[in-house]
Amino acid sequence: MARRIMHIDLDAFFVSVEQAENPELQGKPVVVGGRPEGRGVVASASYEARAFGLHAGMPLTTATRLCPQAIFIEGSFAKYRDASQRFMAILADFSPFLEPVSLDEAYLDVIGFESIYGSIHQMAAKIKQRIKNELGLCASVGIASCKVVAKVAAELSKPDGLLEVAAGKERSFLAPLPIAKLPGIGKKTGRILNGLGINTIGKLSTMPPSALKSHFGASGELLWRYANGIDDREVEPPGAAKSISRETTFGKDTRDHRQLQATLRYLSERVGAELRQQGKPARCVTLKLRYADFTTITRRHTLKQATNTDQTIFDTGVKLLKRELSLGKQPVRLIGIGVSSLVELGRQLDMMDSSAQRQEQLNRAIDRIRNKYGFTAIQTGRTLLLKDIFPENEGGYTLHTPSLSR
Ligand code: TTP
Ligand code: MG
Repeated sequence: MARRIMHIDLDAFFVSVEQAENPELQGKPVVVGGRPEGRGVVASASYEARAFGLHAGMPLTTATRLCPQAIFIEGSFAKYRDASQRFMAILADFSPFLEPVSLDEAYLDVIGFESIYGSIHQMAAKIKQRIKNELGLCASVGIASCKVVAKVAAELSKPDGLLEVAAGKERSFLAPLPIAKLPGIGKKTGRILNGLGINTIGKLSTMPPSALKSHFGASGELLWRYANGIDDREVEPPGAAKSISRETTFGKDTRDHRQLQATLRYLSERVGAELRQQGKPARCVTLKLRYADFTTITRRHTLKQATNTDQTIFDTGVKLLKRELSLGKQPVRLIGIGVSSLVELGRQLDMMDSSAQRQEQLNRAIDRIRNKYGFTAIQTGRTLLLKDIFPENEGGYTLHTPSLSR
């Protein structure tokens, strides 16, 4: 029997939370993403603001120029996290097979529960209604036999949409859409495909998979399968996170090594604390830099032995940073650090040498104090420099962009 999977995504999430709280904002061009004179980017734009060309990722200065009458809101990450938890709790009432993808997005495998509601369409309508009544938010829902088609359907139905693709109609549903609508096709892949004369998902689906493989490697074949509406990924309720990262944009682009390293140290400590909380060490460390002209690079290093200590994350990040800065590129606009390839602790522990174990104990002791007295209660020499750069708050420093780890 064909599977039935829902993809649910909230419309203009951050903005809609603000509008639900303050009805005066409804029906107006609203942007969440910091103050317009700041250097941040648009995180979320209301559909009224999108009519002026505003979109996520656009520098706020550009947004202000295109739509001077827009209302800019700095936003509060804690509020969105709270709304997200309530959103996921509603979904969990409908099926235990729930996979949150980001704060405002999830897959739900309904496997038979739809019969309670009459049909899957009615079930989706009920979900939308509860989200509206309880959170004051609009959700768009896509329904299909696999994840990728459900996601495209939800996206296409926005805002406040509900779109079901019948089993067997996956290919014909996708075929007329431009390739950019297919998950996994970013700007770069899109440009290459357009260069090859492939503009629609239908055209992509008729390419020989081997040709796509030679252009894009393993992901070429995956693209071909998605284009054909073939996707056997299951809806996976979460175990632990697969990766953890923190990043921030500077108030002013910088080449100052001390400032870059101090910020990297702070972000490494944040990542390390989260990693220890999850109870799993990680093997890969990734540095992310965005330069003044917005080009963004990531550099990854795989450790011989998994780690959960701030020092190792930081040391690895600094090595990658130094190598990158030695190339003498432009000033840095954004810096981030992340870890991935998390491993089960049981297998790892007895392999740790004693100095790594001491490091971990020390880190855990610091975590306990910080949980009680705040992040800045204990500072390493390096991060003290940040006092002059970022304002302090109870939880640590207020970075210029909320650290979204996803
Ligand atoms: P999205 O679901 O991509 O965007 P959205 O909910 O604002 O709008 P829609 O789904 O209707 O197209 O992202 C969810 C939230 O994640 C968004 O409200 C803000 C945050 N976000 C960022 O902070 N930065 C980003 O670049 C993006 C894309 C989203
Ligand atoms: Mg959304």
